[in-house]
Amino acid sequence: MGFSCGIVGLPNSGKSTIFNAMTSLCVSAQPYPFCTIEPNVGIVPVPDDRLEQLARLLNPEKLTPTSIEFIDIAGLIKDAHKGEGLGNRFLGHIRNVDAIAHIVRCFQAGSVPHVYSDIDPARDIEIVETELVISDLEIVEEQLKKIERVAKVSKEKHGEEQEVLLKIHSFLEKGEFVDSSEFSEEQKAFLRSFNLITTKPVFYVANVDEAGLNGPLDERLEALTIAKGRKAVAVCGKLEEELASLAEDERASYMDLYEMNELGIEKVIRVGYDVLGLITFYTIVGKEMRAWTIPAGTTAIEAAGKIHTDMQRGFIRAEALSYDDFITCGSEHAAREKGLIHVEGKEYVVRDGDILHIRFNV
Ligand SMILES: Nc1nc2c(ncn2[C@@H]2O[C@H](COP(=O)(O)OP(=O)(O)O)[C@@H](O)[C@H]2O)c(=O)[nH]1
Ligand SMILES: [Mg+2]
Repeated sequence: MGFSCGIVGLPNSGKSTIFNAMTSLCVSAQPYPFCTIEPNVGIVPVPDDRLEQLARLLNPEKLTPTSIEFIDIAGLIKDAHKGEGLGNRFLGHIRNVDAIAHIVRCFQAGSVPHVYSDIDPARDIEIVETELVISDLEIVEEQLKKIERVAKVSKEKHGEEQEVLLKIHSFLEKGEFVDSSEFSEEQKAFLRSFNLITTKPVFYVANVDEAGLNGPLDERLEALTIAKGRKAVAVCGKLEEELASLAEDERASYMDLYEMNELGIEKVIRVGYDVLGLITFYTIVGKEMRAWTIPAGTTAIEAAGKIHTDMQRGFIRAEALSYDDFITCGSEHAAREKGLIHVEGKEYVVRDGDILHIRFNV
């Protein structure tokens, strides 16, 4: 699995349209495994040009791309925490994800009512984020109370946990998301274990009209994205839905018509990798060629563990060949003759696009 991504937004912002288009598109586009665990959970194979290029040269029997899990939940409205609309209990479904994609309505469409009558992406974002903050605040306050109760009756210490919770609380009570860079490495482990939505990276998906696809973002959204230090991408949900229903060649000419050089899913995945600091490496084992997702900074031995615990336990060395060198040489044999395959130890930091052979012995 590459990463998991929860989808939030107001009702009628296009969450389900984009989710359905993205999850169905990849199925028809590529013969890769896809499954729907629940109606609102979709696993999407990551479109990967490099993997396809490698496959063209190597003709593996099996090609396994890395994948991303998307979870679509019901929309939040103002005062959802008080039970307005469908309430906020659906947030429980996205507490374990790695990142949050916030779908923001920028398309006009008079036929689709907006919950707050007019188009105002910045206002909409504040409404949804306030509900996310309040929901986390309730959890943090509950947890703090529990720690205090326990401390009264036993001598059990929760010093570090309490400290982290209080620090989180100080962000939330100001109505802000939690800035994880202000926590130490040990504290970050606690931060993750609480599964709070406001501690996860967020990016915005502006659901725009066809005409807005190649133009600048809505000014208010742009300003807010910069102010919050986030990223935003523009996608047209309606168009993605239509593209999803077309055969591949028709889709390509349709995309040309709208001057699109990539699909919405590709943009969303790219920004997701970016905000999570992820990279991809490749393995060729037997007849299978496979792409793997890891955080930048992962060492060879950790990457080996991602493939198989035995490989980590019995790690001897890694042989690394960069994607570019492989393509230039055309074959592994030629790359080896030119000395482009590097023998590396456990501490080697894997680079994006590396083709790795792990030598191990158990
Ligand atoms: N014109 C237009 N309509 C859209 C777009 N995206 C979604 N819609 C429509 O908006 C309505 C609500 O979309 P839906 O995906 O169910 O929103 P959700 O409540 O956020 O899940 C549906 O009728 C969609 O067809 C878009 O980009 N343009
Ligand atoms: Mg929906």
